[in-house]
Amino acid sequence: MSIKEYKEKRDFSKTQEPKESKTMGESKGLLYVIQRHDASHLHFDLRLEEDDVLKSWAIPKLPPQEEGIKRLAIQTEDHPLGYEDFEGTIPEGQYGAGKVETWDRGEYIPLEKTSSKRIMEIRGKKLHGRYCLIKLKAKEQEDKNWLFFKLKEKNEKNIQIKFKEKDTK
Ligand SMILES: [Mn+2]
Repeated sequence: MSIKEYKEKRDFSKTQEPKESKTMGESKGLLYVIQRHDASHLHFDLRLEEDDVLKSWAIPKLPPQEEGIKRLAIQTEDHPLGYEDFEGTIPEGQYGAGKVETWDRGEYIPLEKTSSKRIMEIRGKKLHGRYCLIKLKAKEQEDKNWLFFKLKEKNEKNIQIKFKEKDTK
């Protein structure tokens, strides 16, 4: 994946957002950040470092800090490394216009990964513990809808993931 789509959507002469991935120095885990983005609709952008980009999902509601809460997470274009440091206001008329601020940040340890499911340990300030991201329609490659939720502390193996229609509302 490249960040071509990210670049195409933005006019860097008008927005202060980073243009390229910065070169990462020594790092411990992989980067995890959630940015609160007060755009036309307030949402939270979950970003996970992977293969020199930040994989990104927009969560329309407050990210789950406890188990038992499932949130819709809509996959968005990859963002460049360095975007985790961006805080500020994207100007009116620009893509994603509105205020961006860090809501939570830390690192994550990938535990399981397929094209439609990721399990990871998140080590942030607001979110910590095992989390799951799972695609709602695993077989539909173009579908962007995932669910994001905290896993129970026990029951580590054979995780049965069931969700209902209401979870996506
Ligand atoms: Mn956003």
